[in-house]
This record gives sequence, structure tokens and C-alpha cells, in this order.
Amino acid sequence: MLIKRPADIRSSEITDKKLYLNRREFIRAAGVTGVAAAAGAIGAEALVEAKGAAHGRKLANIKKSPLSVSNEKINSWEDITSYNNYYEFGTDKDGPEQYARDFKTQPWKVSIEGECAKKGVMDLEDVLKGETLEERVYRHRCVEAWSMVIPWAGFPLSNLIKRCEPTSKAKYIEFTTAYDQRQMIGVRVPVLNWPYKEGLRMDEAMHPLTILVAGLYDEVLPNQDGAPLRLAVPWKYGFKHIKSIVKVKFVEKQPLNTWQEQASNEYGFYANVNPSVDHPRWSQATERRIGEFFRRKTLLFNGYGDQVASLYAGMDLRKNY
Ligand SMILES: Nc1nc2c(c(=O)[nH]1)N[C@H]1C(S)=C(S)[C@@H](COP(=O)(O)O)O[C@H]1N2
Ligand SMILES: [Mo]
Repeated sequence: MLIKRPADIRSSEITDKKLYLNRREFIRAAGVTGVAAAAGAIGAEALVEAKGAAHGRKLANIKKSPLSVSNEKINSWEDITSYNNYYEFGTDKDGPEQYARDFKTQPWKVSIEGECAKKGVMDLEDVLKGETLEERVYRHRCVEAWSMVIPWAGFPLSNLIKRCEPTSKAKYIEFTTAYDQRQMIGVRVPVLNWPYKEGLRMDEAMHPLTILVAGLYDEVLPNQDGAPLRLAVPWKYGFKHIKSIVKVKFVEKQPLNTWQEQASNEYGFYANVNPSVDHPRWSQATERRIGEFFRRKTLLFNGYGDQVASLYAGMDLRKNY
């Protein structure tokens, strides 16, 4: 059964009304075929069981991280794998679960480019080689004002950065998501300027809280959550957490990220969670934790201020949103 939480259908939570296609329009525009399309076209979502991802391969030897948040209830596997933003697989929250199911994440290559000594194409296995995956329970705060608590399995992005040996000109990193018209039905619709891109300043990228994620709970990362490799930067809004990364490029100038390119008055480069800087079309003061009824107050830097506020000392966070 598909669980429709009443607040999920509030139009203010839909990312952008201009961009939003309803299910029927999306199915038509993307030319989706098969059972999912049949179910979608007649609005009978129940035909496609939305139970969250099937359980995948178990990951061994995951160590617990002291950087996890404690004393907060972790969202269920079902919540985390059935309520997703991943526009390459459609703009509905329950779309990625269906449409990303057969996305091929093996073999997978990550291209290392730009201002670094070790340029080249790495196999995913080499990216992961020598890394111990840690369970990092992180708060996730989407710009659409919902949130979750997610037990990622990942390793510090700084480890990969060091292996790439960035030059002194490397001030930022630009990440790029896979783009595959054949497998990603969402990219057939020009809702965003594909491929999806994101960026971090080098000190943000090197911060111990910034991780590359390869698992969820103690299992391989499900496709709808960005398999096989996605970013988690817990003090920033969800859109910074780029999925299915195929390119890491060291650059001198601040790169443009996809949402900023889409609407720069609404989405900035920094995108630090900030309850006092509203999105132009809605308040950012509170959030709805998936699975809870009452809204809760959003915390500055998503509650990670002690660890990250110093990165932005002296910066005007109203201008640098
Ligand atoms: N490539 C890509 N990455 C993406 C997105 C996307 O549409 N495409 N959506 C972002 C947004 S807005 C959020 S909130 C998170 C959601 O991650 P989750 O589905 O694993 O919870 O992924 C982010 N990463
Ligand atoms: Mo988001």
C-alpha cells in the first residue's frame, strides 16, 4: 500500500509549481512504458506497491561513527527508500522508487578531473578501496521543509580528495551525476539542465562531516538514494547531496550548481540550513520530520553549528544563502 501522508500533498512542498508535472503529464512527457506507466496513467498508484526498496546486499564491518547524532529517532528503511527527491527518475517523491529500480550501477566509473595531480578514471572499487564504511546517522533537511534522520554508511570525502592530490589552484570541487537517457526517464523532460551538478568549497569538502555514501543502514545504497555513490553534507539543504556521482572536478572558481542555475534567487551555492533566511516562496523556520505529526523548529546549520559555523565566520549568511 502506498502511504499518503496528508501533509505530503500540500502544494507549497512541491519544489516548484512551474517545474512540477503531475503524474499523468510526466508519464506522457517521458514516454514511460509498462506496468508503472499503466498504474500512473490511471492514477492507481496502488497497482505499483510502494514498500520501499527491496533489501540488498549486506555490508560487512561497518563501524559506528562518533559523529552520528544520538537521541533522535532514525527513520525507517521504508521512509528513506520510498520518499525521495531524484529528478532523473521523475519529480514525484514516490517516482524514484519505481523508476530507478533497474538502474545499472555496476560497473561504475568516476572521472577525476581538473586541478589535481591524479587525474583519470577510477573504478568504483578503487574509490572504495581501503575505506572502512562508517555508520553516520545524520539529520537530512530538504529545502522543501521536510526532514529525516538517516543512517548512512560512508567515508570522509577528504580521504578521496587527498588521494587525488589537488593543486594549490583547487579552491572548489564540482560534482556531476550520471546522465543516461535510456535508463533515467526523468531526464527526457527538461525540468532541470541535465546533468545534475553540485559544488563545495574546498574547506567544506574537507570537513570531517562531509562524506561519500555507499550504503544505507548496513546494506548497499538503494538506487533511489543515489547508488552507487552520493554525497552527504548534513548542515546543508538536501539538494547539495548529489546522487550517483560520475565526475569529481577540482576547480579554481566557484562552480554553478543545478538548482542555482535554475533559480538563483531561490537556491544559492552555500545552501546552509538557516531558519532565518526564508525561501522566497515559503518559510524555512520549521520542518516536518517524516513520520511525525507536529512541525519542529529548524536549527541553524541543521544543528551542526558547533562543528561548522567557523567555516563561515565573517560571511553574511543572508547574501551567501
Ligand atoms: N542527481 C540528483 N541528486 C539529488 C537530487 C536530484 O534530483 N538529482 N535531489 C536532491 C534533493 S533536493 C534531496 S532532498 C536529496 C534527497 O535524498 P534522498 O532521496 O536519499 O533522501 O537528494 C538530492 N540529490
Ligand atoms: Mo531537497
